[in-house]
Amino acid sequence: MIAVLAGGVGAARFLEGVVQVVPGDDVAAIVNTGDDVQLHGLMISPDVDIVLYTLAGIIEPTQGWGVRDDTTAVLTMLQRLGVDTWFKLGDQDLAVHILRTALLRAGARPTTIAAQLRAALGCPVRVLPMTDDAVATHIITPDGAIHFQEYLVRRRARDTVLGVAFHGIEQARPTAEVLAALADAEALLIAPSNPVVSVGTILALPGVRAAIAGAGMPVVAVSPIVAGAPIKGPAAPLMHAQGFAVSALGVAQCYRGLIDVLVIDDADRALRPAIEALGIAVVVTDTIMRGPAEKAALARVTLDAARHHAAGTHP
Ligand code: FO1
Repeated sequence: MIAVLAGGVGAARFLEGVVQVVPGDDVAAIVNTGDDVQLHGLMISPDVDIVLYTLAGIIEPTQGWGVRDDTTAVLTMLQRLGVDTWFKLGDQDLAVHILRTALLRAGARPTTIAAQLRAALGCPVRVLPMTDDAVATHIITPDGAIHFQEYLVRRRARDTVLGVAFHGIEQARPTAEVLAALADAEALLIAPSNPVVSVGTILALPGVRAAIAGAGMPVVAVSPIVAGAPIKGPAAPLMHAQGFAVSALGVAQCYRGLIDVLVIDDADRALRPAIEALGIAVVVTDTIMRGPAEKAALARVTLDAARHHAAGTHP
């Protein structure tokens, strides 16, 4: 079994490659829920949904979130009714949030709801929310702390970032399913997701780092930063605020002590010695996932790195 720590769009695309190389049932995606947000009385879990929709083949491909060819009749009416509709929710996407909210109100766990959605939508990998407890990522700005979605979507990541806070993280616990996946995994892959607010949230859950260390499997991360810039999203100001360089070396610094191997892009080849000096092995490859072939190739290289590391045959 392969476990993958996952955020949203980058992770979903990486997982599309993984399922070309490993049977989907052998893959457990452990997904960040710190981005979850409540709007219009509905519980929205963007990263879980992005992974589900992408692997089920119904994602809107350009933006990387929402359902392909979705309509916006509900949002248009909400707007007419005077509701602030800064977060774009399509009609089919809303159906998922309505079901999730109803099931939560009836007492279901986010983990079982994700499993139900996975089965209904036809997602090949197991999708495990990192926790069933409420965790909310807040971005600390000069105007105060704001929810991550407010920072990213409503305010378009324009605020100065002073820091990051994961509300509720001390009381939250990884689920039994997450701990079992980590214990059983022959390799742990860290998808090319934001190391601060996607993977960082999962790692901040009490017990996760200890579970990874205790399992002793090879841990291989793929850098989401290529040539000094993230492929997508607001990683740069968030990494900078946490004192990390915005580079593949900064990603290595984020994951120091946790990962065995970092997969970096050809463009960052020159950073290899500095990363190796942190005690992290380096694999250099093309990490830009343009299409299915590149996604599969990146997954293969990452899994091979894990196998080589476990066998002590790292090239
Ligand atoms: N991102 C945006 O930039 N604008 C949106 O209006 C927006 C709506 C949205 C609706 C459902 C969903 O699952 C995701 C959505 N996202 C939107 C993406 C999302 O907020 C972020 O990309 C992730 O939270 C980052 O991992």
